Amino acid sequence: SQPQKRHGITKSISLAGPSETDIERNTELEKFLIESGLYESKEESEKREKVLGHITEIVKSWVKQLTRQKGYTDQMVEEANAVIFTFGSYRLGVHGPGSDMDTLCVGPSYVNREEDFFIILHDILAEMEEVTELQPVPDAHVPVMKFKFQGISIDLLYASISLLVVPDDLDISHGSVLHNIDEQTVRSLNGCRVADQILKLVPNVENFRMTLRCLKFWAKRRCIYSNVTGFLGGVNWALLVARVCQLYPNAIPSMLVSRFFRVYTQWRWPNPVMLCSIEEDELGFPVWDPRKNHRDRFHLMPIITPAYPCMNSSYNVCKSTLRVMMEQFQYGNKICEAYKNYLQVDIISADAADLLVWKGWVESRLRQLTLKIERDTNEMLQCHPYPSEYVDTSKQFAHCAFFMGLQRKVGVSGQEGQQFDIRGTVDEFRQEISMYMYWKPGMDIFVSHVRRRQLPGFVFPDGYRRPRPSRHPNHHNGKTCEVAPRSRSGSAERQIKRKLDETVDKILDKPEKRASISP
Ligand code: 3AT
Ligand code: MN
Ligand code: MN
Repeated sequence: SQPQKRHGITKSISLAGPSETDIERNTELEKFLIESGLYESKEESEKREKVLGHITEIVKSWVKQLTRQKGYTDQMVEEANAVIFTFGSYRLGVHGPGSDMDTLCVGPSYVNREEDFFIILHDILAEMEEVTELQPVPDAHVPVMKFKFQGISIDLLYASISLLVVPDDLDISHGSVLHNIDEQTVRSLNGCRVADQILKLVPNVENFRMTLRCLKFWAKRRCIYSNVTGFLGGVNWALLVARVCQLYPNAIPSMLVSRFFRVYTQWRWPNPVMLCSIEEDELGFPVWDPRKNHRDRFHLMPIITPAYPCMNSSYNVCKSTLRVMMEQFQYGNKICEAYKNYLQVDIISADAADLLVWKGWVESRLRQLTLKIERDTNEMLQCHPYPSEYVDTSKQFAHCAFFMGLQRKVGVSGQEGQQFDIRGTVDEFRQEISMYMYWKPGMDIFVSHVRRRQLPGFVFPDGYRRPRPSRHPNHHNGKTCEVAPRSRSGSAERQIKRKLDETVDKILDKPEKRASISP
């Protein structure tokens, strides 16, 4: 038997690497993320590094000054030191242009948080002209000093560890830093320890990063990115994505995004998501364990942090937010499984009462259309009819539509660029349809090819594109979808087509406008 390298607490689901299509999609995905403004410029990232340098200088001289004031020896003053670590999205390498920088200052045992950090360092910062919006939050679950340094948002935490001298190369992933410190300090150190672990536990850091960027962007747009409101925040999304990376160790981001939705639509919560097994109490700090702690049993969506002491990072999730997120995962999954190309069959009738029979007739012949298409393309083009339909009888004429996913037969090499002309097939189908015994003027069908992005919103109710508030009833002026009659023409025909276009415009929601719903 072949030994399989394990990533995380179980075997991986698949070791498959990318196909050529996956690689192409990955390039497109990356382009999309760049165009969406998710990456900062070189200048901006250099600025962040400079700011980090400044803050490091500030805390080092603060500790030195305190060492002197507290009466330590000259040698102690000489060796006095503090170090800055980063965590959060900046540390993970997934921060955007506007992200904050989460930083932790680790200082010696004799420099405390209550006075030295929140009063003395606070006053030093308050004096500096680079520092604005200084806001100490000493009573928080994780005490933090918030400010902007040269316009960049900083969250600065402080941890005093049980060493007299903090070495520059201090390794905080080692459990020994947790000796003789209080729980608040443990929590302050933990952001960094968690980030360290995540980066160690994923099989490929670059693939993890791009996938996480993509899913954070998606979650923000779907309005489910927020810890305080009971959804998920940066660290939670990072852990979910990291677990998917472990389950598909050779997959690239274009694959990982769809695997993400596949995994989490099937996940049976409250089974916990974990990147590694939970370490037993070595130092006696409370660890997430529903078998021991009664209150941990009520967690609905446990996403466990990978550094000792392991905690559930998503205790804020409640029944309703879990439901909303599950719905969003479902829609995400549906979209990822969606075809790129569709055939849209619009069925209209001038009289609403006639639509039902007319639709019934067309529907009964649709199977013929799929058969004809597969026959005429030597089964190289495959059809997937969707049984659901859309009906709209609220207009001057009645309208409904069916959709069929189209895909090239998979596993046939050398055919990638092949085009299919199915106009003849569609015409034949229309001929057949027009044989309807009870045909009346005003009954018609239109068959058109649409791309996935042109699909009307009703194909993915509530989830794919959100209906916008109806403040501006005329906001659908732009053309979004071509519903072209194939063979017949005539002025009555054109008129009805125009009306149909108007209807289609009304039910469509332009994808570019989706940007307007992002918070
Ligand atoms: P942004 O890009 O800033 O939105 P982020 O991952 O940096 O994403 P935050 O700045 O909100 O997120 O949080 C910074 C870190 O604080 C991430 C994590 O180490 C810690 N943290 C925040 N919320 C939690 C939580 N619920 N459980 C454990 N750690 C948390
Ligand atoms: Mn952050
Ligand atoms: Mn932050």
